[in-house]
Amino acid sequence: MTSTKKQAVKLSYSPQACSFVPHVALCEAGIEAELILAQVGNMSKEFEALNPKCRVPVLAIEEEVITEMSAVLTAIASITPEAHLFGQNTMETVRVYEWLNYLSTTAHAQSFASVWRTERFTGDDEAYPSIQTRGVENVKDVYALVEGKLSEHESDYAVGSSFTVADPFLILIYFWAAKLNIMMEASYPRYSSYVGRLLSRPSIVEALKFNVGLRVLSAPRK
Ligand SMILES: N[C@@H](CCC(=O)N[C@@H](CS)C(=O)NCC(=O)O)C(=O)O
Repeated sequence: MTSTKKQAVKLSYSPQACSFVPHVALCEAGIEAELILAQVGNMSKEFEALNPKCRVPVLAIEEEVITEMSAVLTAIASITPEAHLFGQNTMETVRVYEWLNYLSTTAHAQSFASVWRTERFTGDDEAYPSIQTRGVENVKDVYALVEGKLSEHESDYAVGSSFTVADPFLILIYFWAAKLNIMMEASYPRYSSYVGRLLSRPSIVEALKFNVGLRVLSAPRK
């Protein structure tokens, strides 16, 4: 991409949604973006026209409208390559995409969505409880996998030894545990301490101002 920091950048977001991740990335990259509220559950006709998939995040760079998490994050990172948001070398970039794809698909679109958007998985209301129960189990499997991967990796970050866009995505799904009343510290201590250390990072603090309601049930130890 040939974008520069001077181009008009707009992020459509919804509080507590996955748009938190590109918001953090924009802050990390030092890109001034206009934030446009596209409330999940009450999206405007204008937003539906912008993204007929009716999902946030949507990033607009001048006339380019970009959807889908990995694409949005790639676009942000390409504006400010010096921020190394996809890692410091090719293998780290590969690992960042490995996290993003897992978190977007297995974690978000399959596990969380089956609990929160059960109507997308069945037309049978009576099947909801069993799908949601399995969904919560799947979410816990995701947390267990994250716990294991982070435990194998002696770093304050998920990939390499610097902050990448994998980090805010992992923090986001940690916050989502509170919505499901999953107590994280006892079961996932490594994941909890990782999140605890990153919570005071300025980009996270800034993005949280637009995401009231994202929280942890108890402050994780650092
Ligand atoms: N495949 C999309 C999915 C994004 C997505 O599901 N976003 C949620 C918010 S976390 C959304 O906009 N949901 C609107 C709805 O379910 O009506 C991506 O990875 O960007």
